[in-house]
Amino acid sequence: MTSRLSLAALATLPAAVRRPGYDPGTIGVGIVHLGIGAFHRAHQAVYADDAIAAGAGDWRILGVSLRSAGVRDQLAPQDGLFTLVVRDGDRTADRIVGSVAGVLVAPEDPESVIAAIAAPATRIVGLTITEKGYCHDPASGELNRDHPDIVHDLAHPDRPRSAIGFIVAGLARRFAAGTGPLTLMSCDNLPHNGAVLRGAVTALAALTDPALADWIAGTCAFPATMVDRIVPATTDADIAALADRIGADDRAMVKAEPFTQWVIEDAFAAGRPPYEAHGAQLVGDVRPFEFAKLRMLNGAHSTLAYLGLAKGLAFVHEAMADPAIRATVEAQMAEAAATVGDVPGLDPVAYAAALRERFDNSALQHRLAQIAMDGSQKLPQRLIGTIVDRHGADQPSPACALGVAAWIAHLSGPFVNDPLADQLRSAGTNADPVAAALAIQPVFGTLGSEAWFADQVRAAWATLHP
Ligand code: NAI
Ligand code: CS2
Repeated sequence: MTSRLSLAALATLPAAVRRPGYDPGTIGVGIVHLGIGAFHRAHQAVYADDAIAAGAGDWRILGVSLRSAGVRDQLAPQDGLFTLVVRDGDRTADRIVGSVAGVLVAPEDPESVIAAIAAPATRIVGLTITEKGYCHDPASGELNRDHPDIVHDLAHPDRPRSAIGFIVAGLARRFAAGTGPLTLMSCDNLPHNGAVLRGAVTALAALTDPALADWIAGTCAFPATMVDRIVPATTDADIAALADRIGADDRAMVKAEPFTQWVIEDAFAAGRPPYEAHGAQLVGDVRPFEFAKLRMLNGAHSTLAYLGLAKGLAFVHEAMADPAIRATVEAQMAEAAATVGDVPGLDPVAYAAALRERFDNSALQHRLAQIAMDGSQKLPQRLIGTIVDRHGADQPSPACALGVAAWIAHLSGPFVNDPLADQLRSAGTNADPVAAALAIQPVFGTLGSEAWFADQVRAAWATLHP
């Protein structure tokens, strides 16, 4: 039986395992992160680890889970340590990350989360809460005031459920105490993620305290970010293989590809780590970068997922090995590339080729089912936006339309994992699934009533159902 990873166990690990370049116990917390999932641990927490090792100071992270105790129970016995396992073909590299100081579980103790956000030492609140965590309308980006969590938080502001509710409660305490503003940094795959977060937070605050909403809008920062690293969900087999390799049991490990990219709008209200010294890009305008990534990488991912699952495939690399699916993905990337405009330092053709090479990395074992989830929250920015923009240039988008049609076909199957699942399943089993799906306003807005749009989706649907 191997012992749990811990500070004491660091000395026993093989020399090849990279350790934190500092003593975690000597570094204070400066960041509260909502949504301490796999991606945060494989991406932002690694940049913070690098910055702290280079002497940046008190920038450790206090994680928060708004849903369950799982990650807290994984990390608490490990002094917050976890392994980042980077896989590329037959190569594996193991790195112990020390930047996470601990995890709060909001349903167990909501007050502790509000207090953490309100603490004077807290300067950044980060988020990776999935696209559905923003309680917004995906088609418009606006806060959904009828969202059950928002309705709850308005009635119980001292024990919120939503990330938005916790942020407003923490900022209200800072406002009342004169503790000063924060930076709220979304790291989710949403277009204009900073603006979406700012809109949701100020809209909720304004419903109860307009002065608070004005203070937030006037003093807090909501930088946009583009985040990129393929981080598949960890499996028990991954944990067992790591234990065999390093001689320690790490239940909180994460696995990822070598590639990582972080483009951040340089707009912070209370300081930040020197992310740019460790590979991040601090820019004035994130939009070109996010459009390219969301439309070319994520649009292709969603197309792969629905076409691949329909063929009984399980992993991204398997779908990429299917000639017909690969050809569709190449066409989808080309359609998207035509809409992203000039992206500093990016050649669309080379970028598309690099994306396909990343998708071919079979060592990741990236499940199509993970990508397929929450499609109602993903399709607007990944496929629909490209179709609309290309229509404006009198260009059809058959490959993107095929991705939309494949999603609609997916809705009739047994694996619809989505916050709108009931509505989607009803559409998927309708006598006319295309018409029923296109009528779903949170996804398509008014596009469903546009003949040019419906015609493209129907033409794609016909190729799936000859
Ligand atoms: P994960 O499943 O490991 O973690 C998801 C986190 O979101 C958990 O902490 C969960 O409690 C929280 N969450 C889920 N629904 C929520 C809700 N309604 N309200 C508040 N919190 C909620 O997933 P992972 O891999 O960490 O991905 C999270 C997000 O990170 C993605 O949705 C995406 O926006 C972004 N991302 C993920 C990448 C990846 O390859 N995994 C890469 C780039 C971005
Ligand atoms: C994936 C993304 O699960 C999904 O929807 O498309 O998490 C993808 O792995 C990342 O955006 C890559 O940066």
